[in-house]
Amino acid sequence: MDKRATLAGWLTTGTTPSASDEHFAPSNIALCKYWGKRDQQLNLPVNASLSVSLGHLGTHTRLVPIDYPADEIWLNGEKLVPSAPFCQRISAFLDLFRNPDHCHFRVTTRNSIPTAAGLASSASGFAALALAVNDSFALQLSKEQLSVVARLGSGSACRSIFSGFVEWQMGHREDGLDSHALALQYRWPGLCIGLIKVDASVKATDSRSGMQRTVETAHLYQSWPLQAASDLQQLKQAITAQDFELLGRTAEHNALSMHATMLASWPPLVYWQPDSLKMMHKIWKLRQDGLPIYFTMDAGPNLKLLFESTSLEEVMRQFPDMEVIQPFGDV
Ligand code: 2P0
Repeated sequence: MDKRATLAGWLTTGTTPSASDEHFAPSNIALCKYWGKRDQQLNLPVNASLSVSLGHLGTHTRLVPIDYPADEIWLNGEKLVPSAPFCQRISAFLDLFRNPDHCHFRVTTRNSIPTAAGLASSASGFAALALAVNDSFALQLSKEQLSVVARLGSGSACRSIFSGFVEWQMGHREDGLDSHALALQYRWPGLCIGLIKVDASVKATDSRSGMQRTVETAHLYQSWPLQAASDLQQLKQAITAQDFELLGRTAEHNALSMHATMLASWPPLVYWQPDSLKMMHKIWKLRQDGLPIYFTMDAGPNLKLLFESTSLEEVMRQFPDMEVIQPFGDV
């Protein structure tokens, strides 16, 4: 189904867009991963996922209508060339709401994600853009509807509409209108995430094509939806009971299971670097010695440590270069 057709009931024809306020959406880290699509056009997932949003770290975006023949896109204070893939994705997203022959925008977007973080910005980027579009076109969409809209830009962006713990319900409808995120009403003030950068260079295979290759070539992928469903339930139980050990081990197991499906793809998908594996061994050893610390990883070589603030001092001593985020520190 066509993206624009799925939104038809929510759009008002003939609205002249106005300048939006600056809108913010947080970055998010999945504890149960989104890996594989049942519809590539609409970014509809094979499995439900669960993430934690990163407080004030994310993307700020503003839209201003301009009288030019093309969009003008500024990222972190620099004007980008329109042929850049980043610009083309943003313009294609704006095309869902406008008549591209008559209406263009200056898009000003900046990321407050630390440069050393090794975090993707497409999730917070498309979520902030969805909020700005809603404002500019006076659509008055609910948060759940905004989550559907953000998903059309990038799957994981649907989770960045919300703060705190967030579940992306996979939905079953063909038009995807029931595939959106929801906030879980639990906080975990002592939860910490440590960002360990192993390698910041651009990865050879982006996650969009990586997940597609896995779905198409890895027989092992057949077991993924079952594992993800079970992990999601365990994580919800861990969050409800504030059971850190259950949270940590389920998240780590989920991430390693996702990487197992990547390894089983052809050509093989190996996002790890030698230092990624070194870090894993260090974490397993520290855990064996009694430090309650776990990790998760996405489609890249960097690790995200999970621990509680009671262990902060010791974890910092072990990983002095780590950047620490407390997702519930300011929400
Ligand atoms: C996640 N990832 O749940 C998983 C874990 C990567 C590994 O969501 O094609 O950039 O735009 O829907 O959202 C990255 O995938 O992919 C992602 P598209 P997206 O965080």
